[in-house]
Amino acid sequence: MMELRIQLIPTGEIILPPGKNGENYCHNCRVVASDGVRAMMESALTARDRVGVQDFVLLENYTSEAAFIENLRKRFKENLIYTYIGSVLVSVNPYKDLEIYTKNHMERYRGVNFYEVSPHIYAVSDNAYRSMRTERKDQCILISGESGAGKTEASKKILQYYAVTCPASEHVQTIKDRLLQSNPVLEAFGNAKTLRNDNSSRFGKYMDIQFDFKGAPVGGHIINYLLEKSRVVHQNHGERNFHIFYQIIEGGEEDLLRRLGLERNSQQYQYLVKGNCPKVSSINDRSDWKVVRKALAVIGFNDDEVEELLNIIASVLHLGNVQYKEEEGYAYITSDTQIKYLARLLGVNGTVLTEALTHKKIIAKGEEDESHKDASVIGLLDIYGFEVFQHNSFEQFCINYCNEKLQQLFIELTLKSEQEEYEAEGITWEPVQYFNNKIICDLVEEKFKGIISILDEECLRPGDASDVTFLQKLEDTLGGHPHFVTHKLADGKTRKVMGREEFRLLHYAGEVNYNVNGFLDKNNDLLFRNLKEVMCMSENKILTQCFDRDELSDKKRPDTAATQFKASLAKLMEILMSKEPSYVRCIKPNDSKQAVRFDEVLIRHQVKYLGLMENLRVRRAGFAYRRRYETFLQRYKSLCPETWPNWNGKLSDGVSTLVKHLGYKPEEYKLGRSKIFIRFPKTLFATEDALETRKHGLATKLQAGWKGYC
Ligand code: AOV
Ligand code: MG
Repeated sequence: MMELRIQLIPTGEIILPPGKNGENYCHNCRVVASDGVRAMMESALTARDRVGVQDFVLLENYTSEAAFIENLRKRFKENLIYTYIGSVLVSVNPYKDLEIYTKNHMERYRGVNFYEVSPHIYAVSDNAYRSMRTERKDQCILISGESGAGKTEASKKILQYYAVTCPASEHVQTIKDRLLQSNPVLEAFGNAKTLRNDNSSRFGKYMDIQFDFKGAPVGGHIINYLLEKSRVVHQNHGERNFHIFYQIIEGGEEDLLRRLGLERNSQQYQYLVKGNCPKVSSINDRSDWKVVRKALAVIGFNDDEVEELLNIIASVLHLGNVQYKEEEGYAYITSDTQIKYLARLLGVNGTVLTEALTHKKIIAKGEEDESHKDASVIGLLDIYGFEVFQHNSFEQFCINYCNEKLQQLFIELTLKSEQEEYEAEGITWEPVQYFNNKIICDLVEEKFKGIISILDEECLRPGDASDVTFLQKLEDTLGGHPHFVTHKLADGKTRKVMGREEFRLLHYAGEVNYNVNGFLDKNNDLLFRNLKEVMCMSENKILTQCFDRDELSDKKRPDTAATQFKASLAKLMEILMSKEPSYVRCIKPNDSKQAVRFDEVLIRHQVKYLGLMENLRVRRAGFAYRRRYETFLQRYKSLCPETWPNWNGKLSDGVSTLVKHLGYKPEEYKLGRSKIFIRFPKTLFATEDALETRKHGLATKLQAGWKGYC
């Protein structure tokens, strides 16, 4: 049956005539909707859907930032949170539940062309899915925006869409359940309440969803990036530790808490009191616990494994309550109550553990990765967004660096490469100016003179290296860099508004002052060797997987945290570059997590730094579609007697003959060296329609039989 499909239309799409009950596509094969559906969809766009313009490309005054913001505002007011810039989706966080994520909505977007329905995250999801299937090219969906802008919610909506709309079977159902249920677990262990977001991701996540040749999800693979570990022991005022701790304490059954030696009061635990924020009104820890407990089972943890996992979580809380005293330069533990719990929960010897906690040796860690057979893939990237607090440390430095890299990728793939392609194809083009943040990426990651290199140098240098000497080195090496500032002024005077322990980076998204306190320790990320030895001896299987005995004999000093992060980001960029990207650019409407409030200043700032105006200008001046000559000719050659069934001349002449026959006006297209560029979507739609009409006869013949093979 697959051969039949491929034979019919080379791109793998089947266009069917309108079926009964207005059902115009096969739910299993997800073939493209035809005229009937298109008309239906267009009529389904209500006047409300059409508030402002659905695609900024249609803005009359498209160079005006004010017009851009006004369009966003108009639509936001009507709860129309999605708008396109060509194929880029701009999304404004509504901070309230909207009735736009129902199964009916999913159905509406299934197998339908991007521009025929109102903008939606489902359209982006469906488009990536269809491109993966028809063009056989791996896809990735890149979601960016600052902390609280709606990235994680968007990634969940995409997953839900695939879980509901992709073809299913019994086995596939398990995969779908696992994909979906991985979320509450990852969030429990990796998300926390911050001042910016009650459910802030404190780790980056890249998820591959693998699909078989039928388009059914057959597996998934998640890579996590640099968890903000320091949150376990310290939280800023108004923030919390990771959700899981509160969930167990609030929701854990009585006998579970007894086994773990925990009390139902989070404020008993030193690691949970630092932020003075035990409860969050938008979070129900008790019911979340139930969801997480169930999800752990669905994703494949058996009861013993869950028990071992929870033992580790509880042991962290006990560890935080261990009290030490110092006598004659030695550390002692004042009471052995916690040690008893710890020894039992971790499955280690209490005396050895006490020794390890009070004496010092060194060693560190290693990490992940695998890659996967020949399935088609849609990758989903949801990272921690750009953030700036009153006090910013090593964690914010890494998070913001990660956002710089993602912005750089956006520039490379949308602004830079688009313009370079026109140039390479010999298309006349007035270049659009944009701010390239490569200069900031280099400032952070450049070999020898980037901030990470300087930090590593101080971490590895024996003797008097400290956070302060690190800052001095930064000043010596980077003073005068246009994106780096400290309290020292060039004339030797002091900049009063900056602390002496701070450096400021002028990021693409704004200025951030970083306090260097703790940078060296966090970057070293060292774990005393004897503590590691104790963990290797644990009877807890999860712990022994985390602490590899073989690593103990490895004398090589592990890479620092920042260097590992830099390397994993470089690897991530490679993964993303190898795929066809779709973009979701999330915008935060206000800083108070309020529905309705449209803070124009804040929004304008985001529109600016996300480069949306430049994106629009490139898009508007450019061409909506481009196809290689051979692809274009192959697909549409049947529409012209001179190119059908085969064109034997030069490909560009064939395309030229074909489009002239189709009546393309000169301003609608340009012929490059190897591709045709089409300016407006409507031109291509008209050609698609012509193709559908032609195929209609053929499809009618097939209609009787098609249900049999789907
Ligand atoms: P983030 O992922 O971008 O921030 P989230 O996706 O966690 O932000 O969104 C923050 C909060 O905004 C959510 O908990 C919801 O309350 C609300 N929200 C976001 N999108 C929607 C939506 N489409 N509909 C309704 N409410 C929404 V961070 O992880 O901090 O960078 O690190
Ligand atoms: Mg998030």
